[in-house]
Amino acid sequence: MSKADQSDQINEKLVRVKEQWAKEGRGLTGTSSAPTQNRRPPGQHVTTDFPILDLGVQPNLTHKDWALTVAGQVAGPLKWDWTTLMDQPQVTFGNDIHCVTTWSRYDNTWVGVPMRAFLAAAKPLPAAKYLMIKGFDGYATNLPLVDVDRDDVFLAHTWQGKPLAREHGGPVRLVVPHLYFWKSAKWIRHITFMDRDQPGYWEARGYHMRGNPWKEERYG
Ligand SMILES: Nc1nc2c(c(=O)[nH]1)N[C@H]1C(S)=C(S)[C@@H](COP(=O)(O)O)O[C@H]1N2
Ligand SMILES: [Mo]
Repeated sequence: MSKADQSDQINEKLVRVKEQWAKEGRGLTGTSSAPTQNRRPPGQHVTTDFPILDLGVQPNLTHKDWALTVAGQVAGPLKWDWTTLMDQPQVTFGNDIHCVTTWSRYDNTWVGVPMRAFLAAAKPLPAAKYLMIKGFDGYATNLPLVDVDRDDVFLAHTWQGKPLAREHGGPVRLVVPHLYFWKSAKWIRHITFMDRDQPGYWEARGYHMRGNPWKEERYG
């Protein structure tokens, strides 16, 4: 066998391997068109498990126990129970989670209801500029309305094809993927629409009022 013949064989092998990778979608995340070199915010490291962080209280809620209510600068009272939630458009979301404690978890697949559907039902008044989100555990976190009125923010009830586990905020949690994960309230219960910003649980304890991971808005 000549040298030229050998190199032909090697090349063919490489091509076959790459063909197989393409078939398998190796290296594809299937979630985002964001440039991969900018995927990891500064100071974050990637983990493959899903850490549990809360105040040590994990409400045990059935679908029947769960409902989301509103108050403050909105058109009127509103109550979404599980049935109402299920009647909404169900959307699959793919995103990365960035926790202020420096872990990031890539490629989460969720099913939920876009927050824009909820906002359309709640009808915030022009004075509404900030939200206080409260959980069934007594937790609270504040968010600018503009950070919730986005098509990538949603009420999640399913994670990786399974009902969202109690320890991760099931049956329903908020997911705000573009901010640190402490803004994504688990066991979401109530939203107060406010005309001015107020600190939530961690924000009153030194965490940032907005929490943009790309700007490392961790504290202050
Ligand atoms: N209701 C409620 N939501 C919460 C919390 C909490 O204590 N209570 N902790 C926040 C924090 S600090 C983080 S990092 C994430 C953790 O979510 P996980 O436990 O699903 O990873 O939930 C956020 N949402
Ligand atoms: Mo956190």
